Amino acid sequence: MQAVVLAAGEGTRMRPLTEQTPKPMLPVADRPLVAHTADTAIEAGADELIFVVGYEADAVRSYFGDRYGGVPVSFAVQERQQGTADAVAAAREHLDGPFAVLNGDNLYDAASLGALFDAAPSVAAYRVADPTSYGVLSTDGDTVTGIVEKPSDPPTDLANAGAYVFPAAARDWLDVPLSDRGEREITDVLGRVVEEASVTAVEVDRWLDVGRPWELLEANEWKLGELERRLDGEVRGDADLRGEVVVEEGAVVEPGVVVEGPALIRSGAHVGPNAYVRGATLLGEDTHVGHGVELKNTVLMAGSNVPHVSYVGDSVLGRDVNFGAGTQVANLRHDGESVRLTVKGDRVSTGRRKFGVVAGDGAKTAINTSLNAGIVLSSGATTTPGESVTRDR
Ligand code: TTP
Repeated sequence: MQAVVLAAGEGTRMRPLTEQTPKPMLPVADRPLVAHTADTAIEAGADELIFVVGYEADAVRSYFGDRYGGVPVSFAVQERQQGTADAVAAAREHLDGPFAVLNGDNLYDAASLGALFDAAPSVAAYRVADPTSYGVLSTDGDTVTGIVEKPSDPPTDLANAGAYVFPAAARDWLDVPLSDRGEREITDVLGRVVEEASVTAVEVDRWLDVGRPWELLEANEWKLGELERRLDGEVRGDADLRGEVVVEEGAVVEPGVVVEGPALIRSGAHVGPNAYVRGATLLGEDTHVGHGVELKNTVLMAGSNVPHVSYVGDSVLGRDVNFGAGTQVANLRHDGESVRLTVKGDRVSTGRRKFGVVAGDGAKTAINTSLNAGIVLSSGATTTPGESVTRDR
């Protein structure tokens, strides 16, 4: 079956991390986010991938090329991001039978996606405690009878989990009218498919929609949690690597370092001496974590440095970030409330008791900077020596 993977979005809720990298290409363990989606689709039975690209399209194109995971790959360009149905319409000329549609920023377990593909036409459903903030499926047995957005009185507890298998005829049903928010929505296509065919709701065991920075951390927690211990790099002296730790070839771990998995230390990374890295942590390519640094549950993207006596917990640091000596990150509020973060100008709850900071590409802290929980440093932001940062910058 052909799988259309939507990867044209701007990822505005993920800023500043998406200022130069499209959201689907942000790192999750050892590969970009969308590669996990693609891998799962192939494992579930997709025999062709069609990526819809737009924002920073070249990054997606060059990663996947014309073959990936043993299946042919093609690309369709969506010039303006006018919605998910509009994105699928951009791929129309590539479609020649029943087809799956997957969001390039959603993760599923492979068995569930396989069940979805087998039940075609079908839609993925995820059981949630409070459906009021989701698109919610109404059903008759396993058959979908409709979908309603963010209902105050939800018909079921089955959230639309953003993965569909449509019949070939749906190729002609993609030109839906603009919604109230001015987009052409795939859920309106689903509405038409439900009218014309018997669509099965397939409950998925695991689903993560990666839209905001803490969800990128959660995606890494998920995929790093699947690592199997492998030490291909150079582990020197008494470095103590506990549990599921991967040190890639070309990475160096110096004496006195303790790593508690799951942790992935990518090629070119240099850790220690005398650092403490706790999982789930990703040290991207060419990162440096130096003496006296404690790092916990953190994503450090390629080229970033935390070289001297610092603590960084539950945080996401973009590419080429540098934290000066003595930089300390708070990741817990004393009032016990969930940490809040700015997303598109609004302070919103991460739903996490522990969350540290987000640093855009190239951000630099000066020595002895203290960063409050929930701070966002924009790309290239700097701090002054000894500064206590309590507002985004
Ligand atoms: P969203 O997460 O709704 O959009 P986005 O990725 O641009 O993020 P944000 O809202 O933070 O700006 O989109 C769901 C999926 O569909 C995602 O994989 C991107 C993709 N998409 C397109 O390919 N084209 C589009 O026009 C839209 C709106 C989304």
